[in-house]
Amino acid sequence: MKKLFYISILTLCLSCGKDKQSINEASEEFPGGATTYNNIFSGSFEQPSNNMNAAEVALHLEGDAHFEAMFVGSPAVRNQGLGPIFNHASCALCHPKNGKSAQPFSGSDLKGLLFRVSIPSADESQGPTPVPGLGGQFQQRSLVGTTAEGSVNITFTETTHYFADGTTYTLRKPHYTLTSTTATIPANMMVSPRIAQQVIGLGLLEAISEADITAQQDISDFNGDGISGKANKVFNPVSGLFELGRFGWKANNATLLEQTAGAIHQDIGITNFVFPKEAAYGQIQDDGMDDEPEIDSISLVKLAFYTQSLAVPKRRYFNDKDADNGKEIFFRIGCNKCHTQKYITGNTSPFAFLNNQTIYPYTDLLLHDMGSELADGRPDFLANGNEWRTPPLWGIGLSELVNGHTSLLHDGRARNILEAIMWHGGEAENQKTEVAKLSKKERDDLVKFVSSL
Ligand code: HEC
Ligand code: HEC
Ligand SMILES: [Ca+2]
Ligand SMILES: [Ca+2]
Ligand SMILES: [Ca+2]
Repeated sequence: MKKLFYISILTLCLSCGKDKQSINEASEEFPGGATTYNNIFSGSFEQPSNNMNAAEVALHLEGDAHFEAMFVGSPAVRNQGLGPIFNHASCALCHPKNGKSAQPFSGSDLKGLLFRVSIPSADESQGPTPVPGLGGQFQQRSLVGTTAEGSVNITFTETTHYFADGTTYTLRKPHYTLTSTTATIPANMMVSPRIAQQVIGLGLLEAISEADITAQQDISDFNGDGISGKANKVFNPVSGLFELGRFGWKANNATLLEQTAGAIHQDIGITNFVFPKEAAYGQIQDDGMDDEPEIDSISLVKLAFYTQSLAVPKRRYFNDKDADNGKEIFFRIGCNKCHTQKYITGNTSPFAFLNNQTIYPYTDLLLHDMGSELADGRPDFLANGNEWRTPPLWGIGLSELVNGHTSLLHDGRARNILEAIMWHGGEAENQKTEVAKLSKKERDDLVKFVSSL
């Protein structure tokens, strides 16, 4: 009798516990596995991975100094080599507190927005073809006494849309006009506006095994769900090989070292062992001299290590009833078909702290056609003019706290998470349509879940 009583209490507790425990695995609270940072405040994106040894932390801090460094024109005692043409004078000016850049309202202050440019070529898979006189990126700043490549004008058009319940929402589309002072802009120039991304957790994304990414491809959509992710294959100037692309809005960079070398070269104007010639090479702004690299290779590797070793903050609203309801909606309507929830990182990273981590980045790192409204019309290796890489969603809800804004998507056009969702089209048309059918409470719960990541 007594035994039976205990058993029934026990089953009662188990089922009541189950209700409360809901649908989350305990590990989901720590999206970056053992690297996860446990404190939530405005500096949450600036933390070293939690599981590094003292030597690694020291290296991280040295890299941090380069990330913050304001470069200046040569000659100077420190951080020289800025320009002659550039987009901004430091990594941190575009990636403030390692977060996303806000959307710029006018061309006079582009914040972390830059423009990739190219002209069409017969075989885009080899990579973008530079624009004569402008190269592959438009630099709107220059040192005193030299000429910037030109300027940008931004205008907006706003359109009104309806959720199924009759509630309206608006989407604001930016339009960009580039004017050059140093070159004649060819009529067939293709322009890709791109905003600075957050840089947390990237070492973990680099440590996902290639097979785990390519296995998610469904290029000819065999399972007929309208979604056909494709991996990018990009030229990596560090290895001299075509490799799986993971970084950038079109997965157009293979590794963080390559991304870092390209950023410091094109965005800031600093020559290095990967890109020894000035971004302005061949143009009137360049003195044509073959200088020593303006940053030494050890410093560049430390800077890359900084981007490889930034922690992801832990979840907010974890096991919250509304966020859990939003999670159910996210999976039910298939957001996870591109925003892949979970991986276990590989075991081949030279940095042991990145290996065998259970992570929750919510990205497949694949390219998807997102429809004509989001298209930039500019191919980037295997990415066509409609395709973008699924961005990771971890940390997304902290933008407001860290950066004081909620700009999203490749050029920052979305003003909040719900707008970002309603911009989805192309392969994600079905998911967007399902969101439009949700009630206000369900939309709020979905947004609460996404912002809890
Ligand atoms: C002018 C603004 C600007 C500056 C300066 C800048 N970045 Fe970026 N960063 C961007 C943009 C825009 C992207 C997206 C690029 C793309 O899609 O190809 C990006 C992407 C990245 C990424 C890839 C993020 C991801 O999720 O794939 C890393 C890493 C990065 N930057 C590091 C750096 C470092 C290191 C520096 C300093 C050397 C730097 N950036 C300087 C604007 C900037
Ligand atoms: C077909 C693949 C696909 C599906 C399905 C999909 N997404 Fe996305 N998502 C993307 C891509 C690609 C982007 C980037 C588009 C861009 O920047 O223009 C994106 C961007 C986002 C962003 C903005 C992220 C940032 O950092 O700017 C959010 C938020 C988001 N998706 C949430 C969702 C939600 C919620 C759903 C389900 C309703 C969903 N997505 C379904 C591929 C997808
Ligand atoms: Ca320089
Ligand atoms: Ca240029
Ligand atoms: Ca499919």
